[in-house]
Amino acid sequence: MASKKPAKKIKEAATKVVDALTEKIPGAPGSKPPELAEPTTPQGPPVPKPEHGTPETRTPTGAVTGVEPTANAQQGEFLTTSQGTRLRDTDHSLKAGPRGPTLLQDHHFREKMTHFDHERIPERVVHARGAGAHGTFVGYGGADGVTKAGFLAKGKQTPVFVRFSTVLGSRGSADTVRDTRGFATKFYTDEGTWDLVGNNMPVFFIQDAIKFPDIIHAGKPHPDREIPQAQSAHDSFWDFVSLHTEAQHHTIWNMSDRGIPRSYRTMEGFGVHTFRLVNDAGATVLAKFHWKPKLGVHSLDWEEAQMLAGMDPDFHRRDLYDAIEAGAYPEWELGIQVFPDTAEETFDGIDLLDPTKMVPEELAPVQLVGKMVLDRTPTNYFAETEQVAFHLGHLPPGIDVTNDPLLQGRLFSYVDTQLTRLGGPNFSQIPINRPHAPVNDLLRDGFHQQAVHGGAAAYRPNSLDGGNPFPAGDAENAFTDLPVVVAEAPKIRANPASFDDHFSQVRMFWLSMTPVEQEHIIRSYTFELAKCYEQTIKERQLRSLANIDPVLCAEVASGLGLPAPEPAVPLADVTPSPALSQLGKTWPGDGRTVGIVVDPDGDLDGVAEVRQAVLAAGMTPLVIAPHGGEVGGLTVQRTFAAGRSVEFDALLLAGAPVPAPDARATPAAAQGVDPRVLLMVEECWRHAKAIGAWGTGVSVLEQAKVTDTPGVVEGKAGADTFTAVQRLMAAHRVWERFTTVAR
Ligand code: HDE
Repeated sequence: MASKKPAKKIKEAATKVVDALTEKIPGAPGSKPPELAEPTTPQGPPVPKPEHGTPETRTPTGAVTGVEPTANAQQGEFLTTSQGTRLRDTDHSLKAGPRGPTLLQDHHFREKMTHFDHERIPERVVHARGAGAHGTFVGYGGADGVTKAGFLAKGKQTPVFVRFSTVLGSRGSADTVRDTRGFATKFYTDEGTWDLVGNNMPVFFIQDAIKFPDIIHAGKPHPDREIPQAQSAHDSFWDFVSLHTEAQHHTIWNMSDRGIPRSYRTMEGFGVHTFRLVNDAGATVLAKFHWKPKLGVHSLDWEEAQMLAGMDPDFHRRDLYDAIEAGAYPEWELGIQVFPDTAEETFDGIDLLDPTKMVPEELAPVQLVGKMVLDRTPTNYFAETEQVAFHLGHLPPGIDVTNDPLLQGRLFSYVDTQLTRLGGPNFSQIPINRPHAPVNDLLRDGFHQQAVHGGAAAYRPNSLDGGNPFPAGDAENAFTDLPVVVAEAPKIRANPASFDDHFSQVRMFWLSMTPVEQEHIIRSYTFELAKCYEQTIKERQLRSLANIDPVLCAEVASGLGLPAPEPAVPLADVTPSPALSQLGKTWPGDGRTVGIVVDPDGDLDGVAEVRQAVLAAGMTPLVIAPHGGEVGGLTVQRTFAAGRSVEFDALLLAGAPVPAPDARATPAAAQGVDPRVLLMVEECWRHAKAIGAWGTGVSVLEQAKVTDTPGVVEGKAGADTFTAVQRLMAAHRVWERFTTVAR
């Protein structure tokens, strides 16, 4: 009888496909695999990886050079000093005989060591931990009527560099901590650089920049033990936010799932402040900026985030780079909310100058004005991601600031901080910061000056240089400070009365959440406050929660074992904003990761097929097997010992592997399946991830006792199992699996 499945042929074909596709698994450090033996013949500098981008090779004053990006990197085949002199040896210092001592005259040793000793620059006071990427912004033309900024014109392409970050942690801290995320974009426009330095939350802790050192000192580790790192679950943070109640709105965002994004690619971005836009005719509007991710807004589960902090502290950074390398380019649309520029600077009763308030999208829709695609990773972290310097005062004609007191203070702080961090006033000449518009300033000299300025007259007015450079007028597209009328008022240290409402929008946020999201918020407040030592601080924060919502307050109080206080202010009568919830829609799964557990005695042909299907869906398959190397011609990416469920978004079981030799004896192992596979199923189930199995894999579901539960698929073969799992992944999680008490 002719076999329906010519197994050998299929296997051979599948192996070929797999071999070709294996190369697509992102993350290899170099552009080609290294040789086993130490290379002995010069081969020239390494070839860049295809996904690498570099800052454009402009001069320090913005002129095009036409020089290839590789000219920025090392040259030639032989080791040299920093002056280009070839070196014979860099492995031994110059000594008086083989047993020393080392000689002071060893200029190569001193150059190498001195440079090394000074490799670090001060990390950012806030947003120290970041990851960057290059890309392109394309305007849709939809903003033409409200701003003259040329980069928003239809079809206009502008290079961008984006840096995502956490706020509180040091440079080496974990990516997945509960925190706000920075979302800073440098647009290299033809009319001068625009920096949109935003966050993944639309409001901020404080209304006045003068409080910034206070909130940051409160959130940073305690000054004596310098713990805890990169988190708000400690006394000084809660001490501050419970006393300074204008921080409560931003705090509930941090306590929500927005505080633990699944990926930088699944975050919204917000400019936070209200800006003023001006069009060609000189008419102005007020506006808020938004970034809308193509993949939707998704978050981690809190336990997943905590596990990742240990298992892969670079999770977000890796995700960004792997997605770009795999061709799943992260995308956002830029949107604006537009408001009439009235003397009161309010919209629907919301004070547009108060950065602790947002304007719900239901009241002012977000109009999409362009798209950003990130398609290249930095070639060198330090040169690009570390040295990039953003500043709110980097504004092109068409975009201006408002009197938001937080924004006003930021206009001072960003340049000030670069002076220390980047060692002087010439940081805009560092390659990643170089404008793509011609620079013709009268700034001269200073540390690390790179430009060779000609001319005799670095001043105005002058006649020696023929009066150059001349001020530009409207006809030459000059940036014009808008002549906004400033009300006659006493010089005082005070806020407008409208800034005093600290709770109504916090309540609006709470009421906009689905029960599952409310449950997560309750759990995170309870977790964070339980980590505080001081009872009074917990009690004080409960008073704020009482002003937000009685259920929220009662649930957190019960978790803390404390009585729930009564509200001190009447509960605000607010309309929820459904746009704030993450649930209820479906999204593409580009760049998601699917774990495939392989049993050496299971359906290996099916695995080959499924791998191909996962890749075809724009996702990354991770083959997980008892041992490394290959299983039946399939390259293994993770062993049971090295893999863990938190690394992937969904799990496929292609068999029921027996305990591998390195498995610990556990009751689960006695059931005949490797206990680490059962643990993966258990964790994926708990974190509400889709799980699929076929063939003998189905018995693993039975042993894990998850058969016939939501989001668990039993397929006939690999391909149909993956199709069903992929459908579940579109909603991000199997939300029904989470229990909810808040109703
Ligand atoms: Fe920042 N902030 N900030 N900030 N901020 C910095 O600038 C500051 C604020 C934000 O990837 C610093 O170059 C003050 C709001 C991002 O390089 C510093 C105030 C928002 C980044 C600074 C704020 C942000 C920073 C540290 C209160 C969202 C990272 C290093 C008025 C809209 C940028 C640096 C990057 C970085 C000051 C408030 C976002 C110290 C004084 C509100 C994304 O200058």
